[in-house]
Amino acid sequence: MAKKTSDKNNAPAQQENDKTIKLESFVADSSGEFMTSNHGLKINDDQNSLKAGDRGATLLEDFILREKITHFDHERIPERVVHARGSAAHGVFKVYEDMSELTRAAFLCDPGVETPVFVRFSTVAGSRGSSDLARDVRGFAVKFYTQEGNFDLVGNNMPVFFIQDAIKFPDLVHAVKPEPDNEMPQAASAHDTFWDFISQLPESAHMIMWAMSDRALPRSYRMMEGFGVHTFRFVNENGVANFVKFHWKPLLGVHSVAWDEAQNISGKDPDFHRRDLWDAIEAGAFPEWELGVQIVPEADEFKFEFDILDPTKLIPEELVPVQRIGKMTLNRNTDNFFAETEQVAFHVGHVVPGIDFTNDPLLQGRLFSYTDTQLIRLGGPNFHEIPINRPVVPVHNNQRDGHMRQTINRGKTSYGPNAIGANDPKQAKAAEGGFVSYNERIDAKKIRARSRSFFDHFSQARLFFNSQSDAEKNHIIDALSFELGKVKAVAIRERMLALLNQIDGALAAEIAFALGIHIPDIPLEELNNSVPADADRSEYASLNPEGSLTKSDALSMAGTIKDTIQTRKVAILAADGVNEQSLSKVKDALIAEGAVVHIIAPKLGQIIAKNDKLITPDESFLTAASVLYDAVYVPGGGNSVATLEAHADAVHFLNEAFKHCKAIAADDEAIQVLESTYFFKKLPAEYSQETVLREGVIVSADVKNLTETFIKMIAMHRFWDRENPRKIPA
Ligand code: HDD
Repeated sequence: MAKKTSDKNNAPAQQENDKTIKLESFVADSSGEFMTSNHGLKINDDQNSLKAGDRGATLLEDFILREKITHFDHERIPERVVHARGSAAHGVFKVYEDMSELTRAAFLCDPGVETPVFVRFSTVAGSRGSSDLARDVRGFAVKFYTQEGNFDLVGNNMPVFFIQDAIKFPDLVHAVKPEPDNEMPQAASAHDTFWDFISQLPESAHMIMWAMSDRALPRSYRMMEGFGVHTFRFVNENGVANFVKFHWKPLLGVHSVAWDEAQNISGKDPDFHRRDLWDAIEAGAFPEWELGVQIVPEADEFKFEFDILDPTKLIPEELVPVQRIGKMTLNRNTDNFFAETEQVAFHVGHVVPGIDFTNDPLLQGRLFSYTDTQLIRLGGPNFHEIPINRPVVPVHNNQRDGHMRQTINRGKTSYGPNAIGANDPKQAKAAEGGFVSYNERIDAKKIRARSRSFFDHFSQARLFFNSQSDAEKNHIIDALSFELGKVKAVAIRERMLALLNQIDGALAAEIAFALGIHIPDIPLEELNNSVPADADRSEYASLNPEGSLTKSDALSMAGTIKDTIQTRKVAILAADGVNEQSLSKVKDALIAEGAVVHIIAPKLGQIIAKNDKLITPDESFLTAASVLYDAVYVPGGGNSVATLEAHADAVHFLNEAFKHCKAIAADDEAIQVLESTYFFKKLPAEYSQETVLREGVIVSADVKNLTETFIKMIAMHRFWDRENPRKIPA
């Protein structure tokens, strides 16, 4: 079988694995083939329908026309009710060390085993065609095709969730989706119904802080953390269980974009994240994450200030460190979006022996929802036979028939026990790999209730806020001021302020100021309106203890990896007369560090450099935009500099890059271009060969020094301090 290779930049081959080899047998490639009907008949005329005379009515007899149109009419399937907008890729996972002390999951016990994976990233609220850059949670769903069946880790890029019980999920989704009377706004939580719901539901406080933070605006899917959210169980060969929380840690660090930038990207390239993932894999810059686990012995279940079954709580890494146990690499793009990305069906209930559930009431409800939703979305009970969903191991059971059944089951028996078929397929003993549910003791009354241990709704929201850097805190305040500013009903804004006031008085005060209203005095006991009809409200009152941990560094992105410029996109602005030597030196140095460099010029075609060399720009100012790049460099060269200085789009490009706190470099010769920007400040008297004008901006006559400093600056990702004082140039 042919290895799928990447044709760009001599990038490494996109490797095959067990799953991709199995998928090959379903792949159709029409190169060099005749066109046929769906039933194999060769088509002679695909341009004209069958008519009575050349101007005549089309004949019902035209089975070719009917087949083609009918298929077209049925091309669409319902989009996912949530996470409709997504992008996916193939890859592999390998564990670093044998984890059999903790789990019997075979793919985690043998560092020699490479497990194929398929990963789908998504936004939550928007429709299939919505922008990637909505302020939203991101889905991070991983399907491991293990030798013991599929294990799906269906997580998000935030470690907690809005609600504690699955019964509230339809309410949450109805509230956040576009409003039902006018289907507005698309892919946005900034509207009345969402905040109306949230303002009645203090259990959402912690997740709201995450959703309003920079985590909701990732720079790339490749630069996001992932979390399994719930506490799961690892169970070893001896039946000994430990609680486990799953994490994905991206090797490129965790990075975000600015809100203004996100809104601009949504216009300039709504496929920004999809393109970024696709391009990186095509270029052989395979995205990588380490799988992390936090392990809590069963005996420690009650040792925390929060309930580990409560999905609105995380386990701070200071209390239980994350052990990195393996690495996932995404190394192959899909062949067909619909067949793979759209038809993939994840389910938290797809587990393998050694991984088990807990009684987290959100997880318990999810265990029902995922199969159920595929029945409507994929049209019937045989969605597991769709190529992307098939495990790499054989499937044998007595389930039969149904819409679109592919398997031809041989034999007379489709029941068990049976004697006619020698009782096959047979059940597997635990020792033979049979799944045995963890033997958890449950001794309880049947009751609809919420445990008191779930009622501290604010201390971790506060922990999150307190753990943010100043810039991150400002972004949260701005996000909440924006979102609540879009809310029309003042009563909703007020209730939200009362909730936020429980998290942090200064936070609430800043937002109250932005909204021009006062924080109402609603007592803590009255904040929770998610109360059963017959309940005594006081039983459902929120708690707000101080919490013994005041700060957790892992919750901030400030301390993330900042020592690489791998895959960062850098724009070089150039025009005729550009200094080719400095352009090429900087470009080559950036590429050597793994960056992606684009030359952007006033027009496409070719630039004639000062030394008469011809340079082909990648984009023009018309097709490119500052918000699509991480950094910008302006080389010297008299005519080029004069052209750029007078070119409004070039100046705008730099202004925007500055506004969005990106690294900017210019040759000394190109200083005039910077002088046309709003951010240029007169050079200090001590200006010599190289000068960092202000944080993240360097001008230098020495290309070598410029390049070294520029690379360090790009690795820093953003210079958020430049947001203050905030000027709006563009
Ligand atoms: Fe969910 C899809 C993640 C709670 C019901 N969910 C879906 C996807 C992700 C998550 C990543 C997209 C999978 C894909 O790419 O195809 N969901 C979560 C997380 C949750 C969560 C991390 C909380 C910890 N979800 C949740 C609850 C329910 C659902 C409580 C229902 C009771 N989720 C669904 C669903 C979806 C889904 C309706 C829509 C499409 C699909 O399943 O396949 O069943």
